[in-house]
Amino acid sequence: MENEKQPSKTNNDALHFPKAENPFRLSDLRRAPVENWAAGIPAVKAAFADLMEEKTLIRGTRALFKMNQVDGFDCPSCAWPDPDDERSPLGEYCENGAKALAEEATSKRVTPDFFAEHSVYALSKLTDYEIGKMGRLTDPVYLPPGGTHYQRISWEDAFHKIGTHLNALASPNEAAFYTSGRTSNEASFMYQLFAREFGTNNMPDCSNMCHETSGTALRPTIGIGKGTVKLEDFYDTDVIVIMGQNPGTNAPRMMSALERAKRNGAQIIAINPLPEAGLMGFHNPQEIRGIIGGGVKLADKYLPVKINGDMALLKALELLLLQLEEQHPGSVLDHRFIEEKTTGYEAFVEALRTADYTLTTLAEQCGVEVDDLKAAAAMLAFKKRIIFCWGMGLTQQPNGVAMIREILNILLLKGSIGIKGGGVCPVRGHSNVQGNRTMLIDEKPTDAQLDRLQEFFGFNPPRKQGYDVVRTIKAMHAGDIKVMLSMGGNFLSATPDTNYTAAAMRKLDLLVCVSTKLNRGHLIHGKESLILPTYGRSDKDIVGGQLQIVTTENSMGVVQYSKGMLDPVSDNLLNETQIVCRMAMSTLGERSVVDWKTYHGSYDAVRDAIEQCIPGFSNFNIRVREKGGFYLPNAARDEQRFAGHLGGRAPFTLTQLPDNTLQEDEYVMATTRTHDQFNTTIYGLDDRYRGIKNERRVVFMNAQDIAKAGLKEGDKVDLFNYDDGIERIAPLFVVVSYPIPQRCTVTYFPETNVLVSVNNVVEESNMPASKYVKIKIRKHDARMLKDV
Ligand SMILES: Nc1nc2c(c(=O)[nH]1)N[C@H]1C(S)=C(S)[C@@H](COP(=O)(O)OP(=O)(O)OC[C@H]3O[C@@H](n4cnc5c(=O)[nH]c(N)nc54)[C@H](O)[C@@H]3O)O[C@H]1N2
Ligand SMILES: Nc1nc2c(c(=O)[nH]1)N[C@H]1C(S)=C(S)[C@@H](COP(=O)(O)OP(=O)(O)OC[C@H]3O[C@@H](n4cnc5c(=O)[nH]c(N)nc54)[C@H](O)[C@@H]3O)O[C@H]1N2
Ligand SMILES: [Mo]
Repeated sequence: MENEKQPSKTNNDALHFPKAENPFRLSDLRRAPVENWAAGIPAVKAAFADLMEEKTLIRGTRALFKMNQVDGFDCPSCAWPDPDDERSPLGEYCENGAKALAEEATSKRVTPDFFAEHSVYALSKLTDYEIGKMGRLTDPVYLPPGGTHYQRISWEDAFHKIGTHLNALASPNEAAFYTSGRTSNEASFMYQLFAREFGTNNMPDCSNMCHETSGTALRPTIGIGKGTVKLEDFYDTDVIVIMGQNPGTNAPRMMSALERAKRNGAQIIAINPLPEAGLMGFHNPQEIRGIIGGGVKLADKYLPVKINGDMALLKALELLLLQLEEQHPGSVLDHRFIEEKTTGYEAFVEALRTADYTLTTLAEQCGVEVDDLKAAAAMLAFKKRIIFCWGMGLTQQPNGVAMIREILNILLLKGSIGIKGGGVCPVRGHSNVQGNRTMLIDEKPTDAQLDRLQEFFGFNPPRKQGYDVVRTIKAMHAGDIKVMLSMGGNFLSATPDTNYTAAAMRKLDLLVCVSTKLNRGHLIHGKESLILPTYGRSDKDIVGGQLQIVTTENSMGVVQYSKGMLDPVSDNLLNETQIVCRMAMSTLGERSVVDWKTYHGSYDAVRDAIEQCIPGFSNFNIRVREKGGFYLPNAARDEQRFAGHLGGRAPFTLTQLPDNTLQEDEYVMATTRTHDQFNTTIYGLDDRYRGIKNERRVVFMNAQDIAKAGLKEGDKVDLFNYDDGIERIAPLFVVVSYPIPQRCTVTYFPETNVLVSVNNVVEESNMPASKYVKIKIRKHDARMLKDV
């Protein structure tokens, strides 16, 4: 590590700004064939390799068998549900769950001595991968004004500083309370309570970058911002459409559900610019037949859509379904459902019939052959049990909200929502991101939600809408937010426009991060900064001598408990709920009407309060301890009761085709994840299924585009974006030739977040549109590397 041997505090670090970006160095790319099967033996091997490397094999493997078991802990990776009935005796985990566990269960430690040795500036010169490998945070640390090194601080003093800073603000709205999606229901509920009793709804969260678009699209149409299917619907369905999602990497346990669906006769349509391995085929490593061969082919139809071509594709499917209905009256559309459960059908059909596009122009815009569109439409036409799944490929598009409503239009035509084996399935990201929202981590709460808090706790919660992620960045930049608390996550690296965001964060008076591991977000600090170490999901959480449970909600609305089993890396950690309660006590003191002390000592008491304030949690403490937990109510799924303002009907929505024209030398870039990362946590440098080894600074391009641009595979290039009339540069990437539609490119985040303008957002949901970034690509120029 650079600067490792330098004595502390003598290296003129104060003169340097810590680096907000990963160092611009390449690590020697190797190519392997692109895979078209996910999992199997390599996945099992990879899972154990990670545990070995983290020196956690013994603690780790034991833990693996407890992960996602009925009396175990909830995997800290994705939000895919556990089977309600049988769970695999091999452990309900996947390769990437094992990596997430290895990352959390590592016995390496980041101690106050470590911080004394390494300045913030020196740490910032490491890659995210290197920073992550340093280990678990063991003690609270503090960076004083003008300081170059974090230093040990007592919990007492840390809470005191937080209270003093918050109370010195001119208005509570000068503070922001960020949340990432791993935080338990209990900690989330107390955290929002603290923010609201303090007086603000400034609660940006990772949903603002993830599925905000889904919630925004679904709430006014089906009356609930969540999905409408259960896991068992996958076992009993006819067609599953997977759009803009890479399940093999990001929700690997979804693969077992897809496998079972296929064995039960379902067909799969995959819509993605990349032929992802996890969409094509699957060898189940949890079953012997999967390990030794005999996997299942997944996609029956793969549609290689252009980036942001999905709207054209969906409209083409609708045209075709209407045509088929004319040929086979009554057997394609569900007229009874349309009549009884929807509104706006005539206007919708009229708009399609009179539109100035045709099947041919739509096919051109989406990049998929007419015949393939016809084949996909034929697969849907005479089937009713249809599930649409989607991920970031749709939600992070500028018109993502409209596209999801277009998906609903199709399901409404077919009467395929709120039925067994049919409905919508936004596949959530973080393991408890859905629960965070249920617990009111939301910058725009409804009056009804706030009324319940007011009634139970007796204070007046603020009614003014707060800032989401993008608005928080801008407010920080304008100096309007002065203190930011971060419950998990990595705000700096997860958000767009890295250098703009870094400038914003440097203006903060105080940044407080509650974290398990060190990340770059701790290094781009405010005038003062605190890092408060906490337990991960797999750690034993002992309060009052008793091993505790916490609860989470998965992608399908099941609330379950999770019980850690590993001895914590340090005895100076506090759990998130206790941290929140102590921040609240030291900030609000005598003026609080909430009994923080009781909640500090008892998760059961927190759950009793949740039961009183949030519908669906009756008998919470009892029901959550029952096998498999319980489902939250979902009127769209259970009763076909949709939008309340339309008397329970669901409206058809009229949408527009986007304008996808590009300048001569422009490309569209989608930023995605590799198989070796969890968001900003980088497990390794490979992206195995896509045949990439040992490099993250790559740009996937179409072979013809490469030739046309006068480039060749392996060339070094620089990437540019010019939104808002500003030049943004991401230097030094390697060109990779890949089966991707022309003018479309893919890179990995967070390295290319520097290219995403903070103003490039999704309409209505205000999420960063990180899958639709216009870029230019030029041969690498060494001058781009000058150290700024
Ligand atoms: N191992 C692992 N698991 C994870 C995560 C992780 O980082 N690592 N992250 C978690 C989180 S927070 C989330 S939100 C989920 C994310 O999981 P995904 O939703 O799968 O997210 P991405 O990897 O960003 O990739 C989305 C897919 O969209 C495709 N795509 C890009 N542009 C378009 C487009 O215009 N149209 C269509 N149809 N497709 C497009 C890409 O090719 C890619 O396959 O995973 C969760 N699980
Ligand atoms: N360009 C681009 N940007 C994106 C995306 C994209 O596809 N493209 N995806 C977006 C999406 S979908 C999301 S969800 C966001 C993710 O944004 P975040 O949720 O903010 O980021 P993570 O990388 O998941 O956060 C990792 C950090 O969380 C901390 N941590 C881990 N476990 C725990 C825990 O149990 N408790 C606490 N307190 N801390 C913990 C660790 O310190 C770790 O370093 O990124 C978004 N950014
Ligand atoms: Mo996410």
